Amino acid sequence: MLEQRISRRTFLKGSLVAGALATFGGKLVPLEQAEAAEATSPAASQVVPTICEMCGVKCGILAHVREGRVWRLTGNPRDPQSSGRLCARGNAGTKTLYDPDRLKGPMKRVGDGKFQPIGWEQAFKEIGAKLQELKGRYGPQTLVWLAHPELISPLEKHFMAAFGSPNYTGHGPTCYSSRNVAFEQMYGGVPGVDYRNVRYYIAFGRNLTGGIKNPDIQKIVAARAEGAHLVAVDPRLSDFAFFADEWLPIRPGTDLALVLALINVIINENLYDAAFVAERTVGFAELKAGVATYTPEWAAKITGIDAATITRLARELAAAKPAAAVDPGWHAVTGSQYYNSVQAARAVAALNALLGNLGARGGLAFPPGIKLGDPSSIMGPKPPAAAGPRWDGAGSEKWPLNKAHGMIQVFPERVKEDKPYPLKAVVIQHLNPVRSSTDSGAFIEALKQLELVVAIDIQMNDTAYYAHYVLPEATYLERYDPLMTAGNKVVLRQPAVEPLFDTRGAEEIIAGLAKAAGLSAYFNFTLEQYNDALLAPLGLTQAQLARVGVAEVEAQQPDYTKLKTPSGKIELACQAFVKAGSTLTPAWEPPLVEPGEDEFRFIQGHVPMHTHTTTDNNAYLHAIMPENELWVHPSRAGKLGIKTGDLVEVASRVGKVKVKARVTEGIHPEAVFLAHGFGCGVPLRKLAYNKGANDSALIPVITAPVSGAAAQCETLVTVRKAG
Ligand SMILES: Nc1nc2c(c(=O)[nH]1)N[C@H]1C(S)=C(S)[C@@H](COP(=O)(O)OP(=O)(O)OC[C@H]3O[C@@H](n4cnc5c(=O)[nH]c(N)nc54)[C@H](O)[C@@H]3O)O[C@H]1N2
Ligand SMILES: Nc1nc2c(c(=O)[nH]1)N[C@H]1C(S)=C(S)[C@@H](COP(=O)(O)OP(=O)(O)OC[C@H]3O[C@@H](n4cnc5c(=O)[nH]c(N)nc54)[C@H](O)[C@@H]3O)O[C@H]1N2
Ligand code: SF4
Ligand SMILES: [Mo]
Repeated sequence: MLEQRISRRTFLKGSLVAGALATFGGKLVPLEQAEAAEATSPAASQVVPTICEMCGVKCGILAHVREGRVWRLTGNPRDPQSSGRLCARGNAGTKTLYDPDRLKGPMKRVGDGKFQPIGWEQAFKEIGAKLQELKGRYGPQTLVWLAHPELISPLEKHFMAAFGSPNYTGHGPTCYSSRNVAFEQMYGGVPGVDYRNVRYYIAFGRNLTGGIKNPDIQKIVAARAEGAHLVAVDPRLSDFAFFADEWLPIRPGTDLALVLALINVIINENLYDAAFVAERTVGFAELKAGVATYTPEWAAKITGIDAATITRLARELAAAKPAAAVDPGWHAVTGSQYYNSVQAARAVAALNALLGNLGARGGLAFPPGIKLGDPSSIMGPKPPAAAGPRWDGAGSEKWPLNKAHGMIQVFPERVKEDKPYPLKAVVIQHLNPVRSSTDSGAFIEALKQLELVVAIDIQMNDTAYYAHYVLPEATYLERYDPLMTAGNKVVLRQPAVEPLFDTRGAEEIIAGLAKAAGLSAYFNFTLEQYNDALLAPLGLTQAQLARVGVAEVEAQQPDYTKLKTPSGKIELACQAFVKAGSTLTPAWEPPLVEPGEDEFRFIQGHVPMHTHTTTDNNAYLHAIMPENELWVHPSRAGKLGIKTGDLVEVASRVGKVKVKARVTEGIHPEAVFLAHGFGCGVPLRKLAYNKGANDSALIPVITAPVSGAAAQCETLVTVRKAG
């Protein structure tokens, strides 16, 4: 009943009310009744269906409100992502809403670490005047907008288009750019895994149960219960390595060799899906020739995984095809961590193609598409053509395959150089590049050099701390957002409670900035009008969707016979990479750095109980994990005289941090590991301040070829006991 299908007719007839959820007196009742009951009873509970924002996955949730307070968050059983269940961070959302240290109103910088309150209108007026002045002096391209792409991004991009700047830039190069570049070229898009039905699964550093995507975990857990075989390749005993059937502690940076050898075995032993390869791919002969020398014996020497194991994996993987998948990955090996990440992602893409798993049960799949409306008719005149090339060179001749992802890590260098044009102003929304990009020290120096830094956040983060103006957005439980789609459903974020403080929704903040910068004509619409325009072809409105939060709609299934590549097929040999200065088929490239005898490779990753640098001040999550520790192998720790709990100094060529050590066999001897998301440098965040160490302070600015990713694990460090 809850998963009832919604067509326009049934929706308007109100049949959804039967499935609309609210608890009153502990019983599920239609929303109308709960609203009516609340009007007569001050102690009434109300349940508001909305969307979690404790991480970017955006699971559908139910906010349980009593006497104007959200007292509990649960998964919305109608939602395709949460299916009624939340992760630790989703459950802890109330502590972000009620965090005593969160931003409570707009602030203006008056000195180092000193801010004073400023009214919204005054802040807009001052920022708008400065933006106009800088635009007049340097041109519109002097403004960069840095953001974590979110539901609000189309409106941020609209602001930048109206301003005339091409410089909207996301976090891709610190996360997924290499994977995306590889799959975009070879598959015409980035597929996911059918985790629920997979029978044999290999993850190259995809830490499924640590870098959590709630729906994926629920599915892989169910698949494993039914006998799926899971293999974790990771130099560290990660959360997923602990959960999987096999853990292969590979030498860091060498996964590419292992994937190439798997391809070699599957081709040489004729274990591939020949019909699929013939019909749905191009370039098989070139791939075959390209991997001829990548034997298991060759890969064993590079990776430290023995040849027999590599051969066995290849045979087992192929035997389970097409319900066999190698995870395209997310942030780690194939995403951004290594200089050879694009090659690794290309090899993973080719290996999957040999299994014939695209579109097959238990293989790789593209999500269905929902046709939303075009809101441009309410968004004002056509924006002017953007001035000049992008600030970071993305999409230029040197970076032809990185059109959309940008290169945020080169920001400090570009601000310093003033080439090809001066960068003088930045707006930073929902992003903390001082701790999430590389070389924190250099990023801070760049912020200090700018004439205008505006941060839009829910808390004073390490980047906002250097801003001239800090504009507080209402948290996800206090605001609407542009509509979202998930699978064949549309989902709405809506407020569970009124804003607790003097905060606003991002759409209001962006419109306020636009009006003050002389761009009123572009922002004469409300968010509700915008959402209604998106929903129009589906016969729905925001007000209707608000009652249920999630609605199932018509969706188009992907056509796997016509991929969005030049050939319409999977491009095993791909000319686009040759044009970008790389090889025709995936080929071995060593990682950029090799640790010397006294050095370690510095690797990082995410933990299940925190999201990046966002949740370190959340009281519940802080209680579970207050700080990070440096994982060191006993064979190395012994020589350095380091025991678990000792304070150690970790130094790279760009920074130094102090942190407690954890001596464990769960880490490759060549590497040390530090969980990302700690070492907050803002005293105003009392729980998080100075707890653990900031990994990004140690990472030099490196830009990987082809994708322009930030290659965070190409960092060498030394470790010694701190005095
Ligand atoms: N709880 C939680 N969940 C999250 C997030 C979060 O912050 N917290 N963030 C979300 C986001 S934005 C993302 S991108 C994903 C990230 O999810 P994942 O892509 O799974 O990435 P990481 O957490 O970065 O995990 C990196 C893993 O790579 C391993 N690794 C390092 N070097 C190598 C190597 O050379 N070879 C191999 N095989 N492995 C290596 C590390 O030990 C670590 O276990 O998680 C998402 N989900
Ligand atoms: N060294 C190292 N660096 C990494 C990683 C790593 O493992 N190691 N992981 C990388 C990965 S995978 C990613 S995706 C990036 C993520 O990097 P970022 O996108 O910068 O994410 P966070 O560090 O969590 O910072 C997000 C900011 O958004 C704010 N925020 C949260 N909710 C809201 C909201 O509703 N509105 C507004 N306006 N702000 C909000 C938070 O308070 C926080 O300050 O980091 C990358 N950087
Ligand atoms: S995965 Fe967890 S934190 Fe992320 S949206 Fe879902 S419940 Fe929220
Ligand atoms: Mo990410």
